[in-house]
Amino acid sequence: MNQKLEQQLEVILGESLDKASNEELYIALLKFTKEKMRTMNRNSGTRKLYYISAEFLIGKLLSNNLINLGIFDEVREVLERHGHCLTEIEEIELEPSLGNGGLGRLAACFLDSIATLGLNGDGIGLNYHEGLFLQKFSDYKQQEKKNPWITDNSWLTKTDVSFEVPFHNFTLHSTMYDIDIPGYNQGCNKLHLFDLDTVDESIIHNGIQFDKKDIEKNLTLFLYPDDCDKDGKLLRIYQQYFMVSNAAQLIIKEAEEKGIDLYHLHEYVCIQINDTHPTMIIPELIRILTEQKHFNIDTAVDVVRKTCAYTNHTILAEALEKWPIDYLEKVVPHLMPIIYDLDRRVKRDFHDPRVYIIDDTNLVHMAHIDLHFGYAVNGVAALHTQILKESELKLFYEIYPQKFSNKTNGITFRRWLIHCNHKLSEYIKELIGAEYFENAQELEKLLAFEKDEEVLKRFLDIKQEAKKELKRYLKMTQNVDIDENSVYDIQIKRLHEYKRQQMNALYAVYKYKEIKKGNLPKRPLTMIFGAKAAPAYIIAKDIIHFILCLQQLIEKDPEVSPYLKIVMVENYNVTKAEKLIPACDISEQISLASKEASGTGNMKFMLNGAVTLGTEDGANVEIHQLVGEENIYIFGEKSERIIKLYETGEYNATNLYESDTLIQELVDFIVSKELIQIGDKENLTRLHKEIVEKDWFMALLDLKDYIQTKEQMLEDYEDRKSWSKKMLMNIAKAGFFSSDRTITEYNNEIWHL
Ligand code: 26V
Repeated sequence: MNQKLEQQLEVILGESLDKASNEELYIALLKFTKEKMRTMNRNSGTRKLYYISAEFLIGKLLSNNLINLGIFDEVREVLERHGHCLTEIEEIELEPSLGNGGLGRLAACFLDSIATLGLNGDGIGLNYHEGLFLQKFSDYKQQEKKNPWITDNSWLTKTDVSFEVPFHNFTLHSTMYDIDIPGYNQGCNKLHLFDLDTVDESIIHNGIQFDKKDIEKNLTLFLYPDDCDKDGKLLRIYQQYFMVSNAAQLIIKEAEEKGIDLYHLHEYVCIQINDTHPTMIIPELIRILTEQKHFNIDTAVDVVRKTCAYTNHTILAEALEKWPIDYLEKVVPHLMPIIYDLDRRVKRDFHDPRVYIIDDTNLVHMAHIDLHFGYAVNGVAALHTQILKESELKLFYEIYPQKFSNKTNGITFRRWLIHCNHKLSEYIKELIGAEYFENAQELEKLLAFEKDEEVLKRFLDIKQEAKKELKRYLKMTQNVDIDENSVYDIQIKRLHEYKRQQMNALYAVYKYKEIKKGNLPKRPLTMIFGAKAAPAYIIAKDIIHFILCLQQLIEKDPEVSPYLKIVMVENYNVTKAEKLIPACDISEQISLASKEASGTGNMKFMLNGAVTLGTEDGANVEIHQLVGEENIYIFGEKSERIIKLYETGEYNATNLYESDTLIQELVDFIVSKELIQIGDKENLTRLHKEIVEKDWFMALLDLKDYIQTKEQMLEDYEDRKSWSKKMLMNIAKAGFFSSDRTITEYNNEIWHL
């Protein structure tokens, strides 16, 4: 077999394996793997799922595909025999940044599980040429650059599928690209990414600026182009309609090719609408069925309603899309008669303006279309679904209780354990066998080793190796030195005030001041952050500035730097997550209770033996229940109290700040002489003012409890044996968070494939 693999690679290379460069080997492996996937059995079945999403944060694909195809070890061995290293070859691959955060990474994990479970389901999205953006730091600030990832040799395969997408006064011709999604040990599905041949990267200047009006050239340049102004909002509508019009046409084309009677579409097709970005698929399908397939509108509405299901991923008001009618009229006037019709139906049946599609300020509430004209709606963690039912979507829950369900998020263990932490996954296999690869609940068998000193010691050793590996990686990529004997405390996620990176940074100030006072910690602490801020989100960027200034201050202070280090990882992405997560000791999940719908990083950390420091929010609640009090550090106010505080408006940051000297001292450090000398007074002052006068996400409310809990955690860390037991408990209980479990639930309760 090895012989054969060697020969096959050499045929593709046209030279001997020994002589090939890493670039040549990467391209050869790409071609080899693509060919293998092309000839694989596709998952099939009478019913098919289409998972439509604005984001698919798939990460690099080489290793993952090799793992799923069952040839990872073999390929690695062959390469090693010829003096090559797969990890180094993988560095050549560019990571597509087709996502922003959890929503996009979830979609990628789901594709892996859907394929692995043998389910017939494809993803549909857009082929953004520059992805989100590439983050650079300069002058302690985030700079946005373009992030090209499409090269002559990529995982994309151009197809001859193309559709005409009608807009107000022009029509665009799409091109469909496919990426194969192999399941683990079986089956294969596809991710379809739509694009325009006319898109032109050369219109981008000054970082990520471009003419927002030149739709033919800009449509698929960036994910989430800045929508602060009208042209930006219009561009987002153009993108969304382009995505769903292509999706609708593809779905109908495939149905007709299979000879499906469109009056029975819902028996053969289900469409999962990932957040509200793809919502226009509902009116678009109704439009096509009535205008082109001679349906009467009642029947079209009925069929579409039985076909579409919606997932809600946030309760943050600013993220729940509402488009002005006149914007929609301008971009997709042909869709408006349908949207007006849907709105009329709602107003005919219900008399509460809060459930209308079009409100009295002429905003179209996209989620309301999904809620009325889809057959299912789900939240992404138990607490989140409960909040949807009891407050955010209460009125809808009263109308349609049967539509609501919870589907707690999950992650694929193929990428987030087997691939990113091979040593740990192999050791677990030694202990409990390989069944857990297919059935994650088997991890509970680790509980039998709870008191086994040798096992506990090995867990610590494996963590230590991962910490050394991260040290090496950070040195290579960012030229920073970290101490592998320090505690690694990691917060990696989008930058948002509700996630409270600012609270973590205030902890760093606390620690800095303690060290200055001579209260030296038993062991050094390395605080690692990774986060991109939306380019127009001013305060988020100020928080990054604050963290980068602190990083510099501490670095340059010989009294403090031996004990405390801050590292902000540049351009945090999936590839970096794969290096950071295995090495983590403390997993920071500190969002304001009620605000983080689920979180999925929390699950990845737990699976890799980190201990969570978190609030009772999102899936942390379920992690807490699973691992028990002993094995997690929970702090902060609970969601009921927070929801009340918002209702009554009684939270007052200024009072907290003025009445507590410690809080005041820490917050005032943001505008201290030391920091302003390093950074920018305007940014730091604005952040200080925001926290003192507003603090919308209540960082000051939980700050002291947070500090205390983290201190306790650091103390407990010193009992290495008992810490290792906590690690073991977290790994053993992580099985519930396999996306195979989540997808099985979607399938049993929503998709019925
Ligand atoms: C997006 C944006 C984009 C522009 C700036 C403001 C803003 C605020 C929030 C969002 C969130 C969009 C939805 C989303 O990504 N939700 C995440 O979905 C994950 C998968 O279900 C979940 O684990 C995260 O808790 C949730 O935040």
